[in-house]
Amino acid sequence: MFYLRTCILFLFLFLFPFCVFAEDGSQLWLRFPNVKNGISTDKIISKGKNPTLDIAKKELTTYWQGQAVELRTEKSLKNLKDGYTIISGLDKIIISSAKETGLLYGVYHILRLQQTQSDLTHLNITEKPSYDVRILNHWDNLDGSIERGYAGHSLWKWEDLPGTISPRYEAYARANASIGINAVVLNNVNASPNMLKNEYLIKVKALADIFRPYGIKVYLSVNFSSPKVIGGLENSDPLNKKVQEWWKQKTNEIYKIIPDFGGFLVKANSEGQPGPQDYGRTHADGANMMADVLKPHGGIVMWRAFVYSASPEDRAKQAYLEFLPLDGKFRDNVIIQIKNGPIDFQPREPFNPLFGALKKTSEMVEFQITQEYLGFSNHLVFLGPLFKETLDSDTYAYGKGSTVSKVTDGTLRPAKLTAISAVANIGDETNWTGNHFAQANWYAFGRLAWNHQLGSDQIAGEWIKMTFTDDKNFVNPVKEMMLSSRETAVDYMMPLGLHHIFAFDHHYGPEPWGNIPGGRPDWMPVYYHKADENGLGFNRTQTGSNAVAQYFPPLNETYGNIETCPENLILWFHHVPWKYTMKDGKSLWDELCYTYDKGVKNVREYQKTWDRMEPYVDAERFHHVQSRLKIQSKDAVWWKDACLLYFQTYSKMPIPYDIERPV
Ligand code: GCW
Repeated sequence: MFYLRTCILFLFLFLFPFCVFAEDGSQLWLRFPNVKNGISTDKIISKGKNPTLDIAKKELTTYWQGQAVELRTEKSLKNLKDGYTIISGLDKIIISSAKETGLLYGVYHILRLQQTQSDLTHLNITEKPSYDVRILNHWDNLDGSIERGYAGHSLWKWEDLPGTISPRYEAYARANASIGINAVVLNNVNASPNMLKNEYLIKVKALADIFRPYGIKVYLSVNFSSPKVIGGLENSDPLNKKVQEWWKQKTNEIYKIIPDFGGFLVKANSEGQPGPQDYGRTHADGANMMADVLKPHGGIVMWRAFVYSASPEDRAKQAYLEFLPLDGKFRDNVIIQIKNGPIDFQPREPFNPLFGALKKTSEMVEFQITQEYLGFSNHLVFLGPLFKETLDSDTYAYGKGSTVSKVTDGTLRPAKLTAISAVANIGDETNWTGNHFAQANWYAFGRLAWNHQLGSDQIAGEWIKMTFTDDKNFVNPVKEMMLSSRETAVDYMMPLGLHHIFAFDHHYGPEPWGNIPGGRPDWMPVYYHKADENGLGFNRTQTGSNAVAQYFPPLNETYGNIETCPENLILWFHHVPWKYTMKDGKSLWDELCYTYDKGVKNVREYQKTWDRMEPYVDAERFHHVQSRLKIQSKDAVWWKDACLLYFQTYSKMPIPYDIERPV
């Protein structure tokens, strides 16, 4: 007995401090290491009581160390939507918004300023979100697995809900609210019809109730065959009255349970999922059927444009070909959700030509935060620059300056509702995202959804200071590493516009040789790089698939001409001779070799940089990142060697002498 007590005492004395102080990444960017407590309640001036305001006040009394704060609801600010103003008064800071959610966002804003050691005097800030709906798409299945998830199992414990509520649900909502994310699709786009069963809707309600005070609405992915599969109907034909009635009743049931339910996300007739085309109907028929039943409740349909089939047509062209003829045929509460590029979340793609092409239909971008094609949670790849690249791409749809952001945010054409989405990288691992640095991609998406004008540099800087330290000896080198990391990944995986040469199905390592006889050609890497004795790359010019024609002038010309095509996309649009002279005078082959090599070298530099950061980081996070970089470094060599040795069988040219020999 005595022995047991001594052991317990020992454990308490020696391990307890570690439990309390161990850095495990669970707090994300919401850390306040030097704050013991915030301001007292009498320093918060606010009228009214409301659960959202209560959260705002709690954040202030726990973490805010500055002046008194007044939280003012002002109906006159309703054109700012979820936005707010922050003004320094004589002895207080005044945060005003038309909505309580806006006040909460304002509170997170000043906390961010405090965390990043920004100047808190003379504040005069007006913020208005770039998009109305800023939404995360979870690809979480009802059995707890996550499609393309690399951070453990699903956060949603369906078995335990609604009886048991994990504290992580609220922590998740808080993290999202702190960066302005206000919507979430809980389940995979490859949706189980069971999601719509009453037993699950009750569980969804439990989550919606937790998220609501944080300003977050819940949406669901729905399976188009639900009426047939769970409703027992003969078919799910959108023109069948019984099917329409089924959706109406189901939608009414949902709104009875969750009155502020957001709407549906639909993947239809894509990669084997059911859809309206199964009955000879169009995407518009399917989307409108759902839009009509959601409309009286204020709900929306996000209908995905990620469609392609095993046809002789270039996969990059298919979404455009299918959706363009339907322009103007969708209800005004339908938004077409379009992946940033025309293929599939590759390390680099040109923007999807559907952006700007649909003139009478609302469009929204779908990004992928989870790193399906970027080394899972092993590789350090900061996605801010990738997101920005798409948002800042000029579509020329309404003349020069018609960026993807402006065609989707309501600037260039009025939209009833604007939205932006991304596939989440969140799971139930303690640090939420698998790799500590992958938290930055969740953060970056939220910040850009709020304000697409922000630069990657600012976003990375904020995140580093909030997540690690504001010591410039840490911030500067780590920021540099983050900002170059996406280009580095492109370099060691798929430089110069190469794409989809991943190992089949899991998409982790290289498999440029992948070609299963009799398999679907568009699922084979050889389909995408088209290496032969003459050269490398996919001819998408007029002499090839003519995908360039889907871009507005002058882009069709720019991309279509090998001389003017940006070199970082040259192999996307052209089949380039091995000896073709690149802008720096090197042959294509040499350029390829040096670029792969550069990617490898950069990762090694990241390793050295990180090793120097040991004094500034807690041991847990230091070693975690260090070990992941080791994997990334090995993988980069694997990519370089696999791709160069394989492509060399076609180029038959020597690997330059000053490049590390493949082993
Ligand atoms: O990128 C591909 C993925 C699939 C995914 C699909 C989609 C959810 O490999 O896993 O399915 O895209 O976006 O629908």
